[in-house]
Amino acid sequence: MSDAQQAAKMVAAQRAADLIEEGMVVGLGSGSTATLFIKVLGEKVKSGLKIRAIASSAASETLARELNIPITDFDADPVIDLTVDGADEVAPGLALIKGGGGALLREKIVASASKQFFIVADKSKIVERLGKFPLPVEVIPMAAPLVSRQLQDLALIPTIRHHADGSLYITDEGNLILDCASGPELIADPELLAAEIRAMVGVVEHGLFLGMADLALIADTTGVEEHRP
Ligand code: ABF
Repeated sequence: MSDAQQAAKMVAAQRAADLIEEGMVVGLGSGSTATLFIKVLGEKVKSGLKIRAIASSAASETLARELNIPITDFDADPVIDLTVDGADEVAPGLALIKGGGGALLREKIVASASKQFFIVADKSKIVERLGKFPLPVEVIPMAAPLVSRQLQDLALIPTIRHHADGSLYITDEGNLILDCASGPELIADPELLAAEIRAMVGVVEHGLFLGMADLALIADTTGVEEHRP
């Protein structure tokens, strides 16, 4: 990641942190931009801001605890006031691909429980149409070969995700990720594709986040643009 990209992510993270108000239940996203947001939020908590947070990944929860951000759960707080998360692609209407970091399932649970769902990203994430970034699909391990074939029937090209050291990538919930190369022409109708993937038995979740985001804070080093659906 270039220094400019890192700086842009920080600009977006800071803008989002400024929107957090006293007493809010805050959803913590995952990934590098959300991590910057959690760090800025940690500073605000240190300075006296009182909030409770629910994290969308084990990594984000660990970081939040290290920063003394109080962690709550859906038993105590079934509604999140505002979630701030990153994205892999942001298309018009705030159609998103997420899950490059592997936390798409919890990210979608947290987003769906949120009154407001804001995206923080640098400008490189903006696309005219979704599909350059491989679409992550989380599957029950036993079903992976079956789901893989069905995804291929849709002309997607699924690959089981592995870590850089060659070991299998296992999600926080013990599932596998199929990264589906597609191309924008295959995601011409994201709603239809989402419905087709969701209908496959063994699919736990997919990385198309449609009609969910309320605002995207898209930054470069000169400032932040606000994108709405
Ligand atoms: C998470 O972080 C994921 O859904 C997405 O894969 C990633 C965003 O990328 P970045 O690390 O650039 O913020 O939100």
